[in-house]
Amino acid sequence: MTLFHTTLKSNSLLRSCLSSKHLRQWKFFGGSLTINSEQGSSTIYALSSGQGKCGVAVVRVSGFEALKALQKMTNLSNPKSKTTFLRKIHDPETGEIIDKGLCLWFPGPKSFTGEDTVEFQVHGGSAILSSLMTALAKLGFRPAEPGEFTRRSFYNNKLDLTEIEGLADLIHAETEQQRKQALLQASGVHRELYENWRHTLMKNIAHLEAYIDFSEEENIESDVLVNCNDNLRELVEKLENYLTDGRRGEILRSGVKTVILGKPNVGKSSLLNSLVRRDAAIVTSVAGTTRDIVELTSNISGYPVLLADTAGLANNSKDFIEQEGIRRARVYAINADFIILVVDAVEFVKSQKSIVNYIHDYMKNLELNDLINNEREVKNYIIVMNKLDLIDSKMKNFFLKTLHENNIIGISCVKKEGFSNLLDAMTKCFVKICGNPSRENPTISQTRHRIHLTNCLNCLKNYFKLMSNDNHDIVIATEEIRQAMKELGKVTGHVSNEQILDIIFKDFCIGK
Ligand SMILES: Nc1nc2c(ncn2[C@@H]2O[C@H](COP(=O)(O)OP(=O)(O)O)[C@@H](O)[C@H]2O)c(=O)[nH]1
Ligand SMILES: [Mg+2]
Repeated sequence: MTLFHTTLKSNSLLRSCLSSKHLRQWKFFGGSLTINSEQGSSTIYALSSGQGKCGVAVVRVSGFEALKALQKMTNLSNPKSKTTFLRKIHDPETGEIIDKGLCLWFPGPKSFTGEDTVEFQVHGGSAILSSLMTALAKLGFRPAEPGEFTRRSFYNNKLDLTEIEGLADLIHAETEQQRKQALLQASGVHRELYENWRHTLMKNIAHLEAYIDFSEEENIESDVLVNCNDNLRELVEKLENYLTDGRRGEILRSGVKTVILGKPNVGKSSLLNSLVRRDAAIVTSVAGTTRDIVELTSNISGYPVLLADTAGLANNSKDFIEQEGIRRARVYAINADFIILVVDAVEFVKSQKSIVNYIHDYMKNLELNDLINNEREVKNYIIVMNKLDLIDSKMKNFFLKTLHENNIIGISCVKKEGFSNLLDAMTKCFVKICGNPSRENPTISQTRHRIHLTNCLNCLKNYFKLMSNDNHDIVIATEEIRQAMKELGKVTGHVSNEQILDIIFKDFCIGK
């Protein structure tokens, strides 16, 4: 180690290593947090299940003295790890029985927090919980601060930031697909991917540093630089593909922003009410009834959907309030992920146009073409023809066939017809918009990740830009890779330069 340090020419790595030798720094959200020996020194406890009366409540205790809780409150002196015990739980000072319940023992580091952990599963009454907490305080333990168990698991490297975010999403997941995506993230799929990429960067920085320091002494293979550049180019490609994902994971996490658009009186509000199965929006035969946007959440085939009913897009409206409603509908639609365009079957029949011409003119009239298909994106949309119940029953089959051939879904909000076709069509679009979360294809679920990953990609591109210059300085260019690695570290929550040194020793055996 000493020999290596004394021969190191570019001392940037040495400096960064020395500065991190006595101090572990974890950087995240652009700020930095220093772990010192004080952290994790106290044993903490908290109610981990929900508040209020319930059959069973779970109280978790974590810290180096956690075992004391079992010893002093259940007389279990040497419990077997990861085992459940049915015991009488008593006050450590008075010996009074608090409740009879299950006690679980997880010695660190194989616990959620990485510390010794005890869990009490007792009856969920307020008096029981209050006595139990008082008893734990008598042992010198303190109540946990919000999120402190998770924070400890982060400090103890049990969970990285992506897993912590996944865990929070899992708890808040309201639909099946959100649950699937959050579970993947919480179980470390993103951590694995980002750590893998970070490791690639780390390894290549190490090799580049060695190349910078030792290439003249010829004790380093000549193709090091070529190999590094190949690896980094491959990573650029992977990052570019990964970032061009149509924001699938983020949309799934926050809900598919869906807007119902169409002329006044075609049945937009009726459709919203049918989809959410309640009278949320006012329905009348008066055109211009809906003005404000009515936004509701719904779960459609496991996908979270933010459904918005809007004012009818009348281009001849003289009413100032209606005009404002139309303006808001357009602004909302610009930012929406998905459009349901509603047309009126009676109006279509009256027009005596072919279906293709009718839809073409309808969209042109409402100035929807640019909104759906513009330079920035091609929006997903479906066309729904409402009021099928008003179509002459003799014509109906022919009518439905024509709609089907043109990918238009026929419905009747009054008769509740056609809704299974409509839900199928919507689900197909949601699968396209949100993807199907899987271990093989994890998607970015948070804007925070996207920002750091984009920064990481830009740094790598800067590296190649600097290297393409005839008079390039490889030391300066390598700083870009180091910065790229830091950006990845911000996603997972940590940066450590010592690991780079480890790779230099392992791969090159310099100074042996
Ligand atoms: N016959 C029939 N009338 C409908 C249907 N859907 C909506 N309506 C009627 O059409 C009128 C306008 O409906 P509404 O939902 O307020 O339309 P919006 O202006 O597009 O929101 C109301 O009188 C509804 O009762 C349908 O499927 N069949
Ligand atoms: Mg309406």
